[in-house]
Amino acid sequence: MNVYLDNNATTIVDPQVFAEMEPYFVQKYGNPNSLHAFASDTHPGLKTAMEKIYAGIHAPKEDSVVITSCATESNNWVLKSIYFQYILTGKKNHIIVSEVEHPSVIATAKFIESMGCKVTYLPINSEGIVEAQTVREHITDKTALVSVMWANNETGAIFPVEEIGEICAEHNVLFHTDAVQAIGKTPVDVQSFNVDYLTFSAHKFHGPKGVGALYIKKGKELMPLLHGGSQMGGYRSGTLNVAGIVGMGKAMEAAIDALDFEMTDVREMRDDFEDELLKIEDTFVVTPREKRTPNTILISFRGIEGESMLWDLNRAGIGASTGSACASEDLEANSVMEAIGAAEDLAHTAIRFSLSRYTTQEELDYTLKVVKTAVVRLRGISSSYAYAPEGHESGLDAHH
Ligand code: C6P
Repeated sequence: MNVYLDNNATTIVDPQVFAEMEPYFVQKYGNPNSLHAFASDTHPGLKTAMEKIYAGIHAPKEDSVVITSCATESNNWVLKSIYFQYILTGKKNHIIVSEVEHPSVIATAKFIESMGCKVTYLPINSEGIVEAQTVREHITDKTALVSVMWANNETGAIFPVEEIGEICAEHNVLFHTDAVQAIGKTPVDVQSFNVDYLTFSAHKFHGPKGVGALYIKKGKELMPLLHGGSQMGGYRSGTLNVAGIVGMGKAMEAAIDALDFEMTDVREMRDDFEDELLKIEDTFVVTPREKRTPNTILISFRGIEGESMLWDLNRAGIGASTGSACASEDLEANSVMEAIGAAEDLAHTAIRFSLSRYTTQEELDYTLKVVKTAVVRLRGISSSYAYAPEGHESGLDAHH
């Protein structure tokens, strides 16, 4: 049996999405900016897709949604543009990010820090959450931007973006949120709270890879990301990825249709699976489940290296991860576990299971069996588990 439980890394393309995209490769392949019927054939599909994308996040027409190639690009764009517009010009000198942002935010923050911008990396609490109050404490009159993700990709922890947005508005500071792990898992309405920029990526909600987006509120314009032929309202020149945009539109519509299912049925399956995993001795989950996206579990099995567990799972046809996919080759401790202050041995034991609306009960039952067998095998050969004294300090305020 093959079981895919790495949906926070990427998702299967919904077959309806794939079907909608196909004609744009082989029939309606015109460049939308050309002046003939091959071009105009693409316009209705593009218009419908953009309407679905706007509707999915409740963006009003006067705001912009710019299609990019991925969330990494959208995140880079926001921080680098703020650097050019506010820091380099001397208007402001500081930005705030959380220390558990995706590397596309952290590495960009480090880059602009190396160019002279002050950067505050906000800590998370013992539940893996950035508290709104800590944002307030670090804002100065020189802060240009706060960038805090909506939901963490490793733990699924949902951050208090409404409160953070309010604090930013009070202090006249721009607010960006990386909503990559929020779309399709929790309602996203850019009009229901203060947010200036919001990032998302189609392949995280059963759309194609290579298509991301950035929402920009009217009046909070950024510098163009790519200068050239003025596509995407001059923000991002380059021939439009027509099939990709059509795919993102359909994927957004399907994700909104499936949102209730995700928040009830997927959540229930996740919770039952987690209950069973936590029956295994010496297991820890950091963020309480009601404060998490409905599909994610980051669980530690004391004494078992995450990579060893992944290997056993992989041999049984199961795909999971030790944290974010882009950090999984470096064999370092899980970054969120480290940020929480987990003991060094425990920070290496995290496994992330992320479900989707395609996950079945049968797949989870099978995975549970494989995990139980792997735990017995790996603890049997684990020196750290054999010698860990009773009541060994985990450094975690864990929920188990
Ligand atoms: N996280 C994970 O395994 P791209 O691939 O550029 O569209 O998305 C980047 C990205 C940005 N923000 C968040 C919160 C993300 O989770 C991701 C992708 C994957 O967790 C791959 S590292």
